[in-house]
Amino acid sequence: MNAATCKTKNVGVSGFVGKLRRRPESEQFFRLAKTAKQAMFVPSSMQPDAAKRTTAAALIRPLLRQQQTKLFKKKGRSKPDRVFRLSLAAMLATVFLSGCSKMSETIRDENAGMNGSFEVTKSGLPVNWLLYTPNTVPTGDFDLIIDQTEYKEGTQSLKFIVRECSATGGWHSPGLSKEYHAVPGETYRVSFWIKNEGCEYSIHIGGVSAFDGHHETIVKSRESTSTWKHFEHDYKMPTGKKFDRVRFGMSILQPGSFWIDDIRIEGTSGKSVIPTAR
Ligand SMILES: [Ca+2]
Repeated sequence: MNAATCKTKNVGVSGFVGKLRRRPESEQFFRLAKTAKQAMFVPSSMQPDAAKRTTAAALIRPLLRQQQTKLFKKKGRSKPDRVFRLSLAAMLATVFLSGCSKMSETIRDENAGMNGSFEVTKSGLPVNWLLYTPNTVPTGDFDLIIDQTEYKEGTQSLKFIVRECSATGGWHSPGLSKEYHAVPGETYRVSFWIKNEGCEYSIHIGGVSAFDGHHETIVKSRESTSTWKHFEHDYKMPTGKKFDRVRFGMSILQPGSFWIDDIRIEGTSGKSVIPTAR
């Protein structure tokens, strides 16, 4: 997404601010919004990619805190009034929800199941995965391709050719992830095949809920392998933490060429994982 589109969306945020009624009790918010609105245009012009959302938040948080302290100190108040707090919450929510860049790309196909072998693709991407692609990763230089010459299962694999990338992992780096419905207490066996030329990479699995999460590192390595290497790991879903999903994730942390194929996650008592809607 280009900068022009970002700027158009940020004008929407400005419109949101402008539509609020200017009541006496809202004056604090208007003064705050005026400053925060200016901050919004800094990242929109300089950060046209996914970094925009994070950068905007990073800029706005201390700005809001500073303005809030000034305003309440001046008024002799010890905590925000209700109008101010609601306005602030609405504004922050708008900032995040109006982010013009996606953090991942996903193409869903209900008939493709987990698609751990990357055999089902649409528009050049394997379906049913959250993919951190050149369109979504804020920094780096890489290609994500379907390789029909190097594969372990079926007729193709997922390949990353990475010339430059962040070592942060997650949506900051080339990679993928997916969450699956899972049963607490059940042990899930995750397996996959890797081929690597120069990359450092990490692969995790862990239980998650809407508010919490946990992960185990299955492998973190920069070992190059001229042939496909098989990995297998058993993960027991914690009990008592209200985790209802298991999350699989892979990140590439250093440049090189990397292939992955035939990812499987299966309950050892026969309970299969089912992709969640996310
Ligand atoms: Ca395959």
